Amino acid sequence: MSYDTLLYNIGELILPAPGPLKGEGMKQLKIKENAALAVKDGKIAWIGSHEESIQQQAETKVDAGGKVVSPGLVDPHTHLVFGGSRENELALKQAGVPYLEILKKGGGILSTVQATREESEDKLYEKAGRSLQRMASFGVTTLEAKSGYGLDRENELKQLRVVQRLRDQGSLDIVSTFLGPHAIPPEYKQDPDGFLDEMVKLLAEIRSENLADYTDIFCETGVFTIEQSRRFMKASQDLGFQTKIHADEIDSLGGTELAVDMGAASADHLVAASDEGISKLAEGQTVAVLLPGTTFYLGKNEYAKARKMIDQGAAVTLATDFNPGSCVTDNLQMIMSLAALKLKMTPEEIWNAVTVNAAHAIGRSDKAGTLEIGSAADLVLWDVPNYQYIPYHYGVNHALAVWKHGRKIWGRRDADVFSVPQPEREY
Ligand code: IZC
Ligand code: ZN
Repeated sequence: MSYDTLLYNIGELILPAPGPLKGEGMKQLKIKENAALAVKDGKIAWIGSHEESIQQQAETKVDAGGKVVSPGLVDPHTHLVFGGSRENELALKQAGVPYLEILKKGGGILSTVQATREESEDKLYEKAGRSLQRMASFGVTTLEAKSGYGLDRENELKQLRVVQRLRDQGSLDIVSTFLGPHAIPPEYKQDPDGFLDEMVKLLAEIRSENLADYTDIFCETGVFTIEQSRRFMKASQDLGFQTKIHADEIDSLGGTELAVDMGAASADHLVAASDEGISKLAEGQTVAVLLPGTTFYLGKNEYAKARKMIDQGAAVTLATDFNPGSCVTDNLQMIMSLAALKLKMTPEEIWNAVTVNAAHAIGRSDKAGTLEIGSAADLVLWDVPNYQYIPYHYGVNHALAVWKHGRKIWGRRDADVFSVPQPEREY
């Protein structure tokens, strides 16, 4: 048997167990040392020891140099497609103007809505494509992308079509989420329920055109209430959508409890989740998607209680929340560091969070997050000595090479500025 690609001389091969991993389960992480791995037809075809790899035939052989190989990372919460940018809000933030206050005055999400409405589908496609390229370079091979900057039929569908085109033409797997109820647009300022009716009406069309797998709603003070969120989630589920919710990000409204009660796939943010909400997560099926980059970027000191969630038995995952306002980074490795420093998660928990649990949160457990025989050959070769090193050394890109379905989609070229002899390898 000749394989397509053989990675040999792997110092540590990260092999997360199939998820979802809850509580104690998140604390275990299988590491195979001195390993090798072979790919055939886009799938993992063989895993063995470095010694055994000498007998294996392959078209392309890659010396991993004793470094670390993991499954491709999964980013389960991004606002990938948007027009414009909001660097002007930095000064407001520095002056202490709260995020929800900026939104109330028509800025924040609403300024991105205006910029997104003004942008053509093709321009949005190109811009989001560049973000995707960056994400891939950071080791992400599967992600979720939300709409929510259109807030009317035409522009929400435009955003969803961009996601569909990126999914069909690009090389990363993208799960699409309809976040129509992301803010109340100016034209409905006096009639939020009327706006929600419009978004509910759109669900059937999105479903019939297969433009989204999930729906989501921003449940927050001054945005949507618990009752409105319940109504939207119920309408979504009646049409066969799985649901997500931006819950208890700033104020503790009870979105976490609602998510579990409604059987949502995930509850996201949870910084202000109540003790009852956390207990419910531990008992229920809903995955907690934590977004420490957002807390960091909003300049807050209180982070989601990840320790309590995991120790009580919840399934926790991590995401960038990449968006132009509250978390302007597409680097999931940076989030891994924040998870260590601010959420006090262990390296094992962090790796499980960004692989199997992230895949589960977006319904891709069967396609991403693990490396077993027959799994998709979504792989990252990391320029690090061990798996604990990535959260530890923050703010840089440790990925050396990234493969999606066995095809190399990114490889690092070192800058030629320092005369250290480079090994004769091309990643
Ligand atoms: O554009 O500010 N929190 N939605 C809910 C966001 C942040 C995105 C934004
Ligand atoms: Zn978000």
